[in-house]
Amino acid sequence: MSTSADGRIISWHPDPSRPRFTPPPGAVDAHCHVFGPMAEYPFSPGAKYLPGDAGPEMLFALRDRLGFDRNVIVQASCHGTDNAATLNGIAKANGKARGVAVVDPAISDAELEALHDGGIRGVRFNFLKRLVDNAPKDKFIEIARRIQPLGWHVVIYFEADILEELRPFLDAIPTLIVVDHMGRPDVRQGYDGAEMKAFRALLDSRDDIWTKVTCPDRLEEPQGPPWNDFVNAVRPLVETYPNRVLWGTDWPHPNMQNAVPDDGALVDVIPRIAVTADLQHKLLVTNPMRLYWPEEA
Ligand code: 0GY
Repeated sequence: MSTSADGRIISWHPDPSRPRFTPPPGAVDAHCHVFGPMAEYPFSPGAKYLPGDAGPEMLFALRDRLGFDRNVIVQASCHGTDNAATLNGIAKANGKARGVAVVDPAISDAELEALHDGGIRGVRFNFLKRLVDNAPKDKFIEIARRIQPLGWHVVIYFEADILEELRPFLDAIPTLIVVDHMGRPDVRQGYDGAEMKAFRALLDSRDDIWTKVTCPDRLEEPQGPPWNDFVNAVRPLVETYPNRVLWGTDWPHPNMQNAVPDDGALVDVIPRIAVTADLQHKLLVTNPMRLYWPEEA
């Protein structure tokens, strides 16, 4: 990690390598963010970290460098419930990006529809105490009910230690659910470790719970590649739930405090967790297209 002249966190690699793996045509980076630019899209007063500017042009340059075709821009906590920076990223992508918003429970139906028109297809509920002050479950359920008619899904970010406590809440969500980074299990325990087992039990409880098989860099922080523990724990998950997994870079890697990952190296994890062309196509094309561009899927 480094900082900009004004002290903001620079959490992305300055010169990512070109991956050896070539994603299939139409591949979607289904978990990434934009930050600002701050002069046009200020950060939330409640932001828990202050990142450098990482706007849409930088994201699209990375997309092209890595060999991807589309992005799903997920509203990052530093922008609070003002989705303008995310909507700007989608608007600038010429149809090649869609997004996931974070909304205030008081949002009107007209505002939800405007988000839909701007390319939003899901809402994110964040339970990480280091990122948000409040995670009101009753209000989240209410939001989930209200977005259901729009055909959206819910994206949830939590850590493994609260999974059991969250189960009744998750059970009450009426829409499809996507879990960020598999609920952050301890991958060193392996596929049959307690935390992966608990997460697999969640996946087995409903066939409309999906997950992002993302962030070896976070789940094995602070080690760098080759992220063998991640690969060993996640490859069987992709093989068991091939129609319910998504992949993304997590660029610009919000608030990474230790080693900043090389996005090319992250892409090279894909063929190690999805070892056949069929699994890779599901992970990178079929599955994200079903959720974010269903009209084309
Ligand atoms: C991620 C992970 C993190 C941050 C955020 O919205 C955010 O600020 O999602 C994190 O700090 O673990 O998926 O981007």
